[in-house]
Amino acid sequence: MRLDEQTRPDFPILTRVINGYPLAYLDSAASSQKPRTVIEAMSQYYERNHANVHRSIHTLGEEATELYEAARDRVQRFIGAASREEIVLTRGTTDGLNLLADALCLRLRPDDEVLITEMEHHSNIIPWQMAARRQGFTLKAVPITSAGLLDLDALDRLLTERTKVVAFTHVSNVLGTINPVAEIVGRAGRVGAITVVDGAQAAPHLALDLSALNCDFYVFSPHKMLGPTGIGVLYGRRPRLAGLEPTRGGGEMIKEVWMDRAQWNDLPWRFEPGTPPIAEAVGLTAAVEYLEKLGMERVTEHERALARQALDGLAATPGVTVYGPRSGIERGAVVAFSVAGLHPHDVAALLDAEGIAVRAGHHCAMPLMRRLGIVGTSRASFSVFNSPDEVARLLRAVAAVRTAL
Ligand code: 7TS
Repeated sequence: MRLDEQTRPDFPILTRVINGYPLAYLDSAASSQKPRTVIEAMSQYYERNHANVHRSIHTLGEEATELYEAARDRVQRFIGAASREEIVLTRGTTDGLNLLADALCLRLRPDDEVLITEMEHHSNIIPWQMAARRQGFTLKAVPITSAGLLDLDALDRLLTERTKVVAFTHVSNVLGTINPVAEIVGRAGRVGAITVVDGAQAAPHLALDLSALNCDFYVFSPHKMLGPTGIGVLYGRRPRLAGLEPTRGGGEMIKEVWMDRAQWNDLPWRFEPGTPPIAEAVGLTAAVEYLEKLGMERVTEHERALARQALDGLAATPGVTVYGPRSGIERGAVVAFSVAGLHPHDVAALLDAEGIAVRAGHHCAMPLMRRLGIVGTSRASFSVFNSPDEVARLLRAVAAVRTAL
């Protein structure tokens, strides 16, 4: 059975009818829909187990703590981290990147450099800009090639003894480019730079083995991988995480507090001040379980086939331009495109009129848009529940948009 035939009945929202058409949800890169197991795990938690974690010895307090900590174990196995101490639960990718930019840049000086890339989401640009303004270091960007790949020769030229951090996306949310993480980590390692990988568009779609990727830090958002909003994952290699100064204080991140000083808690809790997203952690466990049952290899294969169908179909449609790597190169589960003579928002509105949900705009990647010389694109993105029929609907609708001009 095809993956979408198996999964669709698990997603209650897919029965929605939009403007008289069955919903074709092609916007999972912004946020995916949720299977019933995730929704029910969270409401079960609130109905049966809720209390605050790590503090109360009463039964519910212990149950909630166990459920919260179980999410950490599940994520550790899912991404191939060496130990549970390496998994910090945050509020999302953006939150994790802000935490890292704050903590990693504390000791940077005006002579230092941080390297990002031209294909970053704003959440992997702005926190570094803010830190650069505070600390006075220089922020540089690795350019992309005309094929939509990172220019690795330019990376080598930009990497010097001054480079302290290299922060880059695993998969581009616009181009679909899959960057060679282990290769970039290897090159950054030669100058002793710390590596930060934005996995927001990779974790939902690719089997991850973080021990093999060898990066220092990796962040992602469960809401893009069938899980709830409001929770994030920050992986940090143990020695790196242990060397990081917490930049956010509060309850539960400490062991002992005096009026004038404090002793930090153990890893990973020293980076989790305050009441964490507990129900969301329960939902995260259910999402990971759901993906593991499907098998990430099967998930990748299914979404890749849909992206290929969309890419080939759109590229063959007169007046349509597609962005990102084309022939023979593995891509993520997004296809950005534009239709000559139409603003991306108009394309999205015309598609919505037929129940097809795509995102349009700059996709929080304005420097990339500027590099491509465009104001924005429309973008279809895929998940486990999308079908070849939905892609065919998208292709027919885009072709009709053209002829209606
Ligand atoms: N990094 C990448 C590569 C992303 O695609 C996104 C979200 C983020 C970071 C931020 O994730 P958040 O969960 O903290 O918001 N990307 C998109 C998108 O492409 N459309 O809407 C959100």
